Amino acid sequence: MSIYSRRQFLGGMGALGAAAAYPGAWATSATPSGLSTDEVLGLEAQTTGFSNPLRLPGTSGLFGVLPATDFKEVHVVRSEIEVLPGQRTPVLAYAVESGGKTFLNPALLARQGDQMRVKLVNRIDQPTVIHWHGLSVDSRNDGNGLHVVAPGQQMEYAFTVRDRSSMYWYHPHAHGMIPQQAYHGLASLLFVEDDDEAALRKELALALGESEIPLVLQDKEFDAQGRLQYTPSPAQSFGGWVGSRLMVNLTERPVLKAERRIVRFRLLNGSNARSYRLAFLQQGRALGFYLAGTDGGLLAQPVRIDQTFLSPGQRLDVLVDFREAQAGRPVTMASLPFDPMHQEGGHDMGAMDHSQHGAVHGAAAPAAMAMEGDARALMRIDLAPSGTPYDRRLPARLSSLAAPLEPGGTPRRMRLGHDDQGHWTINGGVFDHATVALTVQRGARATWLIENAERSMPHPMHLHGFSFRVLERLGSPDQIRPLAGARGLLPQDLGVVDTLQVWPGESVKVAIDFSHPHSGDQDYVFHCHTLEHAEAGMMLRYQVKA
Ligand SMILES: [Cu+2]
Repeated sequence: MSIYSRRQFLGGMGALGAAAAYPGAWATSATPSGLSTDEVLGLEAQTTGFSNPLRLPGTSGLFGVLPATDFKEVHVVRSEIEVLPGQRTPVLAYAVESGGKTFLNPALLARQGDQMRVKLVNRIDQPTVIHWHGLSVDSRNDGNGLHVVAPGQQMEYAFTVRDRSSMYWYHPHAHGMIPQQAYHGLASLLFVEDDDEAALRKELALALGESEIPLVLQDKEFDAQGRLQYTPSPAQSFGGWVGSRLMVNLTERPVLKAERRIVRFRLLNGSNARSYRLAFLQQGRALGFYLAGTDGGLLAQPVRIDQTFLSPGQRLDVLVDFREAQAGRPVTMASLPFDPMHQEGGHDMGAMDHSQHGAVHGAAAPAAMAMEGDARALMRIDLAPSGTPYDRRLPARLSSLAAPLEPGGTPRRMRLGHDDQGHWTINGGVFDHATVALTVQRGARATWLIENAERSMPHPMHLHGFSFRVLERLGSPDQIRPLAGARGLLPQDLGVVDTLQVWPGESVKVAIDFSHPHSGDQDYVFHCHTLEHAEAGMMLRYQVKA
């Protein structure tokens, strides 16, 4: 699909007018809904012991920033890094040599239109493959796991970056290995820049690594020697692995120094299974902030909110104006308490995970700390006066993104469920990589209705090959409805997305444009990004017919 036809679709005149449909829908409150001032203060107090400087992308090494066209090979290797202070942690990593420097899990920078030519060299003892999450490339370059790279083997990627500016990411996608490999370190970022992005950077005087900070949220377990532990019980292999040690950019209990100016956070939930309910807190109150973009780039205009959910695989682009915060007091980035809704098959998965977690990890990892949905501080932000005078204002418009066009015809139903043999299912089916479960015609504009069962778990559903738009959210649970505006849509539903959280009981209607410029039939997958759910069957192969 050309950029032009994509713009046409995204910019089509739909029934919704984004600006008109959501006036004041997300008025912010002094304290986030349901929390007392004392509870907020308690969350902030968790950061008292936070002292590890947040790991930031530098010019080499772990998360070093590297133009996507400045290297020829990426090696999947075993390595060791200092994740916890003073300990060496064995990890899997993407290793790149460029300009005499070594990078591990480089943060890649691409311009729209760049030609990516990269050879993947598999130097570990397991099959693997890189999936460029969110990029609209052909099936082979998508790295969707239908073909994998055996140990010692290589694969050439060659594609054009056609997507809107955003923070995408790359991670392994060899079925049977995905949760383990991602958890042990294989994941990093890919920034795409276009003219809207350049304009916003200039307007707000943003600099990557200084006033624009990527934040990768993950949860891990370590043994006493600092080695990562991935030992899911049968219940966790089904429900999802949730670690008790929260990490931001592989930094535990991090501190970030920020100036009192507009700071941009590029958030990725890189956890296997844990969702977060993010807020910025100061002195018992929630700081309002602006949602600027989603998985697939900038919104038409910033939306002011005071909290947002972030599910595995999703990204959010957030602007916080720290001039609104009090000087001399830290700000806490936290995950507010929520109900993780682990209620598959009529029993409470959360409670099950709770007891089993304690059994696996013993007293060293208090079971309560592992509970998804617990109130947890993620990072302390120490504020300093701006080094240079800063009088920038948020632009009223961020991009030309228009309201989505709603295709006609009956929506295709995608029912999320499970069977009684420990599988998660889509339309009753369990993933089989050799079977094309559904076909669509190239160029079709389709509506899908993604329906989650009433007694279930949340499923962050990820579509390969095409980003999409959200049209309507029905049947949302109590903790979601107050955050929604017209047609039940959350602020993050207003953007271009590739990963969509569908809560138990919800039906979410989305519009997908299956146009693309590639010749021949293209095979992709649609799956839950709770990585254990995908392994337990919640993935299907679909084909776009030429
Ligand atoms: Cu799921």
